[in-house]
Order: sequence, then structure tokens, then C-alpha cells
Amino acid sequence: MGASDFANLPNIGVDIRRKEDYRFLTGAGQYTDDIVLANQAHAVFVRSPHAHARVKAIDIAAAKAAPGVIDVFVGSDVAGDKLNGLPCGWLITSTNGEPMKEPPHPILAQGKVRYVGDHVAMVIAETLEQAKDAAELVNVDYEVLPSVVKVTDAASSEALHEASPDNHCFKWAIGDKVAVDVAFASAAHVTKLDLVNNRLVPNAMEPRAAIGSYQRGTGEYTLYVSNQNPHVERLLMTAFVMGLPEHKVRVIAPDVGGGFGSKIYLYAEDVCLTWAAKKTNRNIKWICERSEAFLSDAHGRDHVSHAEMAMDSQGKFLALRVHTDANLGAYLSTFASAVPTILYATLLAGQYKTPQVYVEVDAWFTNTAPVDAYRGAGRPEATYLLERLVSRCAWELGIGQDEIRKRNFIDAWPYQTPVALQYDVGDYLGCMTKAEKLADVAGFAARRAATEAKGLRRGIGYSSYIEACGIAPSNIAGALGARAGLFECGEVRVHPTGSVTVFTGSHSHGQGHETTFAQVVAARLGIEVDAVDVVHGDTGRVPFGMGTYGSRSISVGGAAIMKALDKIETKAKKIAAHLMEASDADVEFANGEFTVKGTDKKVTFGQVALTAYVPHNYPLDKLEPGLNETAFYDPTNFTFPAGTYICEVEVDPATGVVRVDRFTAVDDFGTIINPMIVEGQVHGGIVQGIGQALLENCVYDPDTGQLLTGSFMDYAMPRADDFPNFHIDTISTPCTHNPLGTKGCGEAGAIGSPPAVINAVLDALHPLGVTEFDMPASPNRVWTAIQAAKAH
Ligand code: MCN
Repeated sequence: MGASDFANLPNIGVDIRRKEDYRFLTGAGQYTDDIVLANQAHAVFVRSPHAHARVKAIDIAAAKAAPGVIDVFVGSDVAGDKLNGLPCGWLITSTNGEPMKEPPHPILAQGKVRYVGDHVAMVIAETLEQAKDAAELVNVDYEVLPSVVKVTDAASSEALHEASPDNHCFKWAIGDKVAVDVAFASAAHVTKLDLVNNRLVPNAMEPRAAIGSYQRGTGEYTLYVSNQNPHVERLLMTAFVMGLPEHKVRVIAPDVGGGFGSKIYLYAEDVCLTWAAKKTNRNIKWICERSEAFLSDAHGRDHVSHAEMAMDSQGKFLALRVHTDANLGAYLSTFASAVPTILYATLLAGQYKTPQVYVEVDAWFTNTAPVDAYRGAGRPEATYLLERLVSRCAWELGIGQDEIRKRNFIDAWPYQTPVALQYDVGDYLGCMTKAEKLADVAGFAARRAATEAKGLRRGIGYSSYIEACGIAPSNIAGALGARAGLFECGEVRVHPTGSVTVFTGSHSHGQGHETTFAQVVAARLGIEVDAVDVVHGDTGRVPFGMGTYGSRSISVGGAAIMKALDKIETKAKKIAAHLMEASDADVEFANGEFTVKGTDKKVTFGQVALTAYVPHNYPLDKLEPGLNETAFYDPTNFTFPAGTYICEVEVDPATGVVRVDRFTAVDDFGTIINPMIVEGQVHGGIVQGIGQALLENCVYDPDTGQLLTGSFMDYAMPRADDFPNFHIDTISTPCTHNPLGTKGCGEAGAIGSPPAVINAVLDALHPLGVTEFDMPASPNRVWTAIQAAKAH
């Protein structure tokens, strides 16, 4: 079935309320902490209080003797059992001739700790309270070493790892440097920008959680874990760390309360719990506390960049040159090396016909929590840099933020960018035109006058983003130096009564897959949405899976299900042909009915399903009983959602307070399965993006390496009353290469919104002389920038 036929099926493009919400809203969900196993004990991790220190000795005698303690484990125990460190799942080929440095990442400290929160010991006791009390008794003798937290200081600081004396991990470049230099030499105008992309803490509603379990009789392990990709977790844990055959480990990710990327990694705690379950013959639960999450979840962003745009006299882009220093934190997290490279640098062409782009990335180790993918993963960093630079080009040339974009928009597809990606389809001008109307840009001047009459300032900011979703076609990932590409798997099991269970390798942790995937299946088979159940998150039930991140689930996981449905349809037609005594080639299927061309013969999908399991005069030589198919789908390209966001802010120069007054988003997600769910995804993303722009900032003390923003008292999360109602709409240019025509929507809001907000703040502050600004636009920073401009 082609994508355009699919888009016209009933149940596609329909607002169906989320099937899973009944369970969530009535307290019937089952999160990891809701699972209570017999023989369950509790674990607490002793974490480093220092950013960088040598571990001279660990005394666990008192802890071991404390009431209720079952055992205490340290680095020498895991080393003794020959457990390896955590692997980095994505190897980047350095472009400076030196291989990427992949220093050991031990699951419990071996001789050194490298960030505040690094794992030193695991205490297991009968109760959580006993484990906590005993953890206090673990006595560690540290020799404190100098630490570094800023990426720009990494090169000149004490080495974290023997393998990297200068703290450098890799250099990676993309684009034609010589051609870019030539273009700059002939440019009529060059706009330059230095900017920082602030570090963020993910803060999913449910903190990480895990239970390790071991069945002595069968030698099988089970890990219950709040995770976004249980099969990948199992693969990394068995093949790289524990050296176990994969089938001996079952990973179950039950209901998961958000992840935003932070739960796609193999964390030390997960391995420790699984390993210790066998050592102690106990089921061991660990629930991360919020303060631990601040310290030990993988953080996001943290780039320092310099960017330059070369233009001709008409403001047409000739070349873009970017250098970025990326902070990786103390160790390479699972996908850390992919984020500032293939997910960032390849997106820097944006929506523009810039003929030449050259991007160079240096990645560094520092004494901070590991940094990895956080909603958008590289693409918010790219969009923030490019869209800030583009608005600055407009201001320097004295033209509108809309005009500079319109002069440079790509207007013909497919479009080959100079940084590897080929965009299949889009309508960037169409998005902007619709956004400008919805935002009532024509009324901005009047609103600005009204704001100024109140003694405040008003600004408008544009951002036209593009992102690459549907991660990651193996042909492109491989060509860019990645270890592997990422497909998805789907199994469709039709039961005798015609109801269906779908087993998907995607994982829903807030995205509503149990509804939208059911919509896809119901639409194809012409059955009720309620007749379809979706199972995910269990390596024991789902054949295989790559999980959910990079807004890949509907376009890759959904496409795998479509492939399985193609096979179901082919087989079901044979069964229908048998029932109607017709030839297979004459059977047609639509709206849940099989018909024979040119006759009035018909049988329903339900009759066919029953016949598959209750065969009667069945041609067993030609047909197997059953109606159950599995398919794997490896996309041929990314999907490229794009849109224009327009933000209006009011700034009070007396206090520095910024208020978002209007926010408009027009996105192109291709075919949409469920507009209500998509709108919810866009809302959530915008809120996170505005959170980064105005409030959130993860700060380490530069002298001690202590996390200064380690709680919600000093790390400001956005709240509902920080926002106006958003104006949201879509256009649709269906993706040309997946069978649904969909493009991902799960990260767009977080990618497109930060530059729209900061461009609006700058637009408001230009008359006061403020031209530079780094996120977040907190009252203190805004007020200070205004005072500094005044002093000039
Ligand atoms: N959808 C649709 N039509 C489209 C595109 C998507 O109806 N054209 C639907 C999908 O069927 C799915 C939802 O929208 O129900 C999101 O789909 P998709 O864009 O494929 O993204 P994923 O399901 O792969 O989700 C991942 C994405 C990412 S990368 C982050 S980070 C993120 C996000 O989703 N984390 C979230 N949204 C989140 N939402 C919640 N509540 N919690 C998180 O942790």
C-alpha cells in the first residue's frame, strides 16, 4: 500500500484518546517501583563527593557489619569477576588521524573517581533505610586532584584518563574546508557569532529505577528497568560487560514515566544490580532519588561554538564555517560520540541553500556527569547556532528576520546538502507563510507600541528548524563512521477471533504508541482500534528492537509493522481465496473485507482469521495454519520534519524579567496518525525548549567541580504558568520513502523553540544596545546585560 492510500484510510489523521491513559490516570500503571518481588532487597550506591580524586583505600568493614546488610561491593569485586566497563556504542572515526579515545568506564570506581556522583560502592540490605544507614559507614580515603568542568579549559587541565593526557577524545569534521575558505575570501559580508549551548539535566518525571533478579534453577537473569530500549540495553550488557549469552538475560522496561533520551543508555547501576542478584541470590531493587538523578543521569547539550556566515551583497548565503567544543563529561556515555557529530554537524545546513558548509568538532573529557542525547540530541544545538546566526545576519544587513530566511530557503527537493544529508521533501516557505499568518506578524508593530507604552520592551524572534528523525538508516550511519545502523522490528499476531496483538521494538514512555500503533493496524485491517493491543518493552515477548529516541518510532517502528501487515494481507488473501474458491490473484482487500474481483463474493477479516486457526478442508500443502508475521525495517533515509516558530516576548528592563507573550509553531510532520497526540508532543517539546531558553541551566563550581544546581531549588524547571497558550498548526509534505508518509514529531518543539525565544529577547533589547546573549535569559542575566550595555 502506498503512503497516499494509507493517509486516506479511516482512523488515520483522527484524534483518538490515548488508550493507555485510563491506566495512567487511575493509578493502574506499573512502573518499576510498583513491582515487588519475593526475596527482595534494596541497594544504595555510595557516590564520590569529589570531582576528581584518587581512591587510596575503601573500608567497608563497618558497613558490612551494620544491621540488615546483605553485602557491600566495590570496584575490586567487579574486577575480580571480570566485568568489563561500560561500552560506548558509537565509534567515531577521528578526522585528525588519531583514533577516538575510549577510556575505561568502570561500573564501580577502579582507583579513581572522575565526577561528583561517580559510583564507588554498592550496599545491599534488607530495607532501604538499612542500606542508606550502612552506606554512611563506607569509609573512602580520597586524594583529591585538580578538576575541570568547563570544556574550554579541558586541554590545559589535569588528565582524567591515562588514555587521554590532554583530555581530548576526538576531532571530527565534515564539509569542504578549502571551498569554504575560498567562499569567505570573496564574501561581501561576514557575520560572526560566539555562543554557548547551556548544559541541561533531563529530569524525567519518573527517576531511573531497576530491579536485578536471578533464577538459580535456570541460570536466567531478569532486569526490570526504567529504560527506553530494553533490547539494546541487554545487548550492551551481555556482549560488552558481563560476557553472558544474550538469551540468559531478559530485560523488561514496564511503564516508564518519561525519558527524553536519558534512559537509552546502559548505566552502571543496571549492571551492578543484575550481577549482584546472582552473587547474593536476592532480587535487588534500586530507585534513584531526585538528587542522585541530578548527579548521575546523563546530561544534555554543553557546547561552546564559534560560527561565521559568508554572504553576497544581497544577503545570499555563500558558506558557513563552524567550530564547536563539545563537553562529553567524565566518561563516554553510550551514544555520546554520535551527538555532537552525525546528529549535530550534519544538520547545520538547516533549511538553506548554503552551497558550502564546514564544521569541525573537538570533543573533550571534563570532571562532570557524562553528557549524551537529551530531547533533540545534537539537533537543538545545531538549530540554536544556525538560527541565532541567521537572525544576526538579518540584523547586520538591516533586513527582516523573515526576509533573510526567504532569500535563502531551499525550494526544490530532493536537496543534497554539503554535509551528507539529502532532504527528500519539504515546503519551508509554506511553513513560514502559515506561521506568520497564525502569529499575526502584521499586528506586531501595534503590539510593540502598546508594550512600550507600559514602559516595557517587546521583541519578535524567528526560528526555521529542520531535523533528521527516524534514526538511523544503516547505509547513512555506516557511511558517517558509526558502528551500526538502526532498524526496527514489528510482529503482528492475529488471533482466531480477529483481534490483534502487535509486538514492537519501539518503546512508549509517554508518546502514546499503544494508541497510534493500534490506529495504524486497525486502519490497515479494517478493524476497531480497541481490537488491537500493543506490547513493547520486554525482550522476552518482543522478537527484537532498537527502542525509542530520535523520533523514530512511527516512521521506523510503524513502518516495520506495515511490512508485517503486508505479509499478513498476502497470506490472508490466500485464505480468503480458499474460502471463496477463487484464485489468489482475484482477491481484493479493503475496509476489513475480502472480495473477488467482478463478483459479489466476500468474506470478512474475522472469518479469515478464524479459518487460519480452525482450518477446514485446508490446502495444507500450500498454506500453513496461523496468521502471525514478523518484519524488520531499515529505513533508506532519515525523515526531515521542519517548521517555522515565531515567538514574541515582553521584557521588563527594570527587573530583567522575560515573559513569553505569544508562541506560534507550524510544523511539517508529513502524514499525521493522531493530531491530538502530535499536538501534545509539540506542546511538551516547546515547553522544554523554552525551559532551556529562559530557565534551565546546569552549573558546576569551576573550582571544586561540585554541582551547584543539584535540586529543583536551584535548577529551574518550567511550569504551566510560565507560558501563554501556544498557536500550533501543521502543513504536510509526506515523507517519500516510508510506507506511512510520516515524519517524527517527538523532538521538534525542543529543537525549534530556543532560538525563537532568544532572537525575540535580542530583538527586544537591541534598542538598549544589547547584541550578545547566552541562554538562559534569566532576569539576572537580562538585567546585567542591559546594565553592561548602558555602561558602554
Ligand atoms: N505521530 C503521529 N504522526 C506523525 C508523527 C508521530 O501520530 N506524523 C505520533 C506517533 O505515533 C507517536 C508520537 O506521535 O505516538 C511520537 O512519535 P515520534 O515522533 O515517532 O517519536 P517517538 O515515538 O519515537 O518518541 C521519541 C521522542 C523523543 S526522541 C523524545 S526525547 C521524547 C519524545 O518523543 N521523549 C518523551 N516525547 C516524549 N514524550 C513524553 N511524554 N515523554 C518522553 O520521555
